[in-house]
Amino acid sequence: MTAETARSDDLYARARRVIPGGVSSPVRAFKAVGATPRFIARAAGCTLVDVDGNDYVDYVMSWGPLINGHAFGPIVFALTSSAAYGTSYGAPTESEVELAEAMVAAMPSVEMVRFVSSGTEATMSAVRLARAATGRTMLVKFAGNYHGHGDALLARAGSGSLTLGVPTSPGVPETVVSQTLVLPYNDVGLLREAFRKDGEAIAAVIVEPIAGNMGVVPPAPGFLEEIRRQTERTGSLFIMDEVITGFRVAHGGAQSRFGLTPDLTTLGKIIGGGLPVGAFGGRRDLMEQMAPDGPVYEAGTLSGNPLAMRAGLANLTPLGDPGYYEALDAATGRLADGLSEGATRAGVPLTVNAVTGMLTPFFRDGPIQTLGEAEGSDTARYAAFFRAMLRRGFYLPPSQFEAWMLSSRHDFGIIDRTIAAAADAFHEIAAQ
Ligand code: HOZ
Repeated sequence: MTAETARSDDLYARARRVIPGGVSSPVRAFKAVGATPRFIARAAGCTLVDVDGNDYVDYVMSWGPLINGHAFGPIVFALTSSAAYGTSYGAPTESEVELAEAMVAAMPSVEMVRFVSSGTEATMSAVRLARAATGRTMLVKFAGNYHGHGDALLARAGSGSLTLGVPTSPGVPETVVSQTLVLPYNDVGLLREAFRKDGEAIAAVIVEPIAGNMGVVPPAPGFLEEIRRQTERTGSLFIMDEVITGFRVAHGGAQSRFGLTPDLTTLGKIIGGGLPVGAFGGRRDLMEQMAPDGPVYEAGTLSGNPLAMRAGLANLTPLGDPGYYEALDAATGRLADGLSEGATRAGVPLTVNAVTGMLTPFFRDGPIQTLGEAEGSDTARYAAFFRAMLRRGFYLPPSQFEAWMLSSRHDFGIIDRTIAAAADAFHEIAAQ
């Protein structure tokens, strides 16, 4: 069952000489799971193939955007048919208007959209706009939520920061994060207290409506509603960071599931079908403050890149089909139940948090509703499980604190194979 990894290992050694840690983004170095990264040669559907020819069922799916699977036909067609007409103009195109229209139609709170090149840029820009619009500087974020690596938001952050134990990075000036108030996720009482004390100084609250970067942690009943209430009451803005959840948990994102209307929404790679894209959007009166209509500055040559816009349109088109999210939800639920049963039979404490298209098996008894509870998971066990699954041909997120992502290509056959392999892996790690 031990795969040949000579070519990946060789590439990793070469990479480490010229790229810090051998990777372009920290978590994918597999440090937290005691393994060395696989270098990927190609992918199709829900299958990844590495440079040594090993194939894996993929549950990372480029960290979320590939909801229709790798090498989705309409995206491949969109890219191959448009690349010959040029790859970047630094000028507006018809496809960016079409993609913006599709997003506005899907998300009623989003009346206008500005495209950028990553989720990090989207949150940075939304925060700048919120500060400009309110004339205030203080931000509220939640511990374990991750909003990209912009200075103001890299405080008690999730994702790689949490995985690698650097929740607040060196190099972020104290003066910048001193304007960021970090509260516990899902704690309505402390949220109220913060607003009682500082409400008039808070420019915005930014939140992952379903946390995905400390593992999947859904919002407690009333938590998001309280953010809406407090921000409205004090004139600060509600920024919903839907970089992960947008178009993943529902066509209208998490905000449509919870019936909430944020002032601003940030979106990421899913709207580019896996190409480098982000966007922020929201109330017209706010968005009109962006340059060139207004004074709030943000710009980028690759923003609205024509290839990314075409790929994004191709990615979003099937998501409006009847039954699309019901099928994704059924696959997610079946996998969550199967993992729980397998762990129980093997005597491994496990709590699976799942929402349509994303889940995390936390290696501990539940419930998991807070960062502290997520952090109490047995990360060494997750690492052992990760390695056991990798040997069986399943590519999982290389951290306890990331979300497994499903696509429409993870059919029941694949799900049942995963459940069977996991049952076996649970027995293996229980014996260790
Ligand atoms: N921080 C990303 C997941 N939440 C990982 C990005 C990557 O390594 O591609």
